[in-house]
Amino acid sequence: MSRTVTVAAAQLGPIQKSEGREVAVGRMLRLLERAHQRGAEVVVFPELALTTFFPRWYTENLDDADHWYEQSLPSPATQPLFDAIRRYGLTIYLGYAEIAHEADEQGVVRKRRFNTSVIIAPNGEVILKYRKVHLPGHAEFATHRKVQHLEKRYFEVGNLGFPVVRAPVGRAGLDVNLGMLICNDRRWPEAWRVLGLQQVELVLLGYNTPAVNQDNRGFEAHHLRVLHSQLAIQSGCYQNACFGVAVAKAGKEDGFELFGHSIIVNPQGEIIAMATTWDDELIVADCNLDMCELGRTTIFNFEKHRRPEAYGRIVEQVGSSAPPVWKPSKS
Ligand code: CDV
Repeated sequence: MSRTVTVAAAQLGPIQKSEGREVAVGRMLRLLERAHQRGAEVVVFPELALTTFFPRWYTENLDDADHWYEQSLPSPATQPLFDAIRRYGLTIYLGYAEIAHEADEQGVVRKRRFNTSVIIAPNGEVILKYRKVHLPGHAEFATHRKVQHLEKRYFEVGNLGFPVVRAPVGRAGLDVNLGMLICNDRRWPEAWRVLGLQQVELVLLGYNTPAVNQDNRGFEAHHLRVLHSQLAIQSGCYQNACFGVAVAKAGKEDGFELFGHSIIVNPQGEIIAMATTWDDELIVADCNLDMCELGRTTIFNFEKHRRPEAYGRIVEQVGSSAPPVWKPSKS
């Protein structure tokens, strides 16, 4: 019997700054109902799914920004999501801004902020938690930018690594090796490989990606924004022999565009479903997890072919360094 799991990417259209959690949750409930009707067992929502993409707004004192974060899950505002997944027997990926009161690296318990995602079982238990490692943007107000991207101000670097767990999903309870990434992580092959080394079968990831490069350091054609996103996800899936479900928050939030193009990708790196709007949209695909075997046992058989002794720079070095200069010995 094939190990097939039906997954849904629940893309969200824009959430405006003025809109509260009840607006987002109401729309997510409708997507969950449709996912259930279409036979999905796993539903993936975007990064920071419960609010607007608030890191575009500068706040001097972070304590004034607590309303963007979740202090607990479920909360009165998010309880309806938990009720729905229990009713429908769904496993979900939820991206949100997290406040945790926990010890830092020095052992000091303090208020900490992370860009977080969780996989939640139908009974409401958190199966796995991940905190975004690759935070893009900047920590201070950037005068050269039309739009701020203050993730480095609002969040600490995730401290949970890239965990993978085998867990039963949906009502049928098929065991699946599950892992997560958040937005910018998808562009880093190192992150995918750490998941691949744990035999991940299904990578769940949410994103909020501006349709325009806001760094103003040179022109980047709009279509390349989507190309680069898909290139990264397709190669991540292919090189690690896994499925990927990549889900956007899309459309114009307070005048600023985020692109959609949510996709589901198979271990051959092929897109098997893609969203075509920049609004709330559900795409569904059957993922036969046995497909992960081919890559894992042949071209990407890590045990046989990896050469970690040649990869030292990957972990020893952060920035790139210039190569030695070759000069001809005779002129
Ligand atoms: N939310 C993100 O991580 N966005 C980045 C943008 C800033 C490039 C991304 O990689 O999509």
